[in-house]
Amino acid sequence: MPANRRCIDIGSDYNKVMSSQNSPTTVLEPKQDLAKAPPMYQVVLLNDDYTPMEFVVLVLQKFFGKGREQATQIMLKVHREGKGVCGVYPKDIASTKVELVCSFAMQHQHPLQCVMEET
Ligand code: TYC
Repeated sequence: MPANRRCIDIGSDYNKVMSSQNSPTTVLEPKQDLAKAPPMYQVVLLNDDYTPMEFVVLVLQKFFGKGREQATQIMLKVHREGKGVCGVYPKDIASTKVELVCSFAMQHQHPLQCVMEET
């Protein structure tokens, strides 16, 4: 908004009254929208035939803060269904987790795949 057109929101009733009277004096502009929540991303592990189950459980504990029980449940879901969600994060955090998991898997010579998907 230009600096010489200050906008004071004094309520929708006043807006309606003034527009119906066709007043030339005051321009009432709509309030700016409230900021939207940032888009969120699921970090997803994919199944493969070679990565040891124990390694996947370790990944879920180390990078996603899961306890051993929950990590085992998620690993088994991935093993049976082909993929599973490790966590949901803003874009930059999800991207960092994907990179950390992929590089950890490569260091250990496992083909484990980790990807992100917008929710
Ligand atoms: N399918 C693997 C096996 O039988 C285990 C596994 C689970 C691999 C989850 C990857 O994201 C994965 N050893």
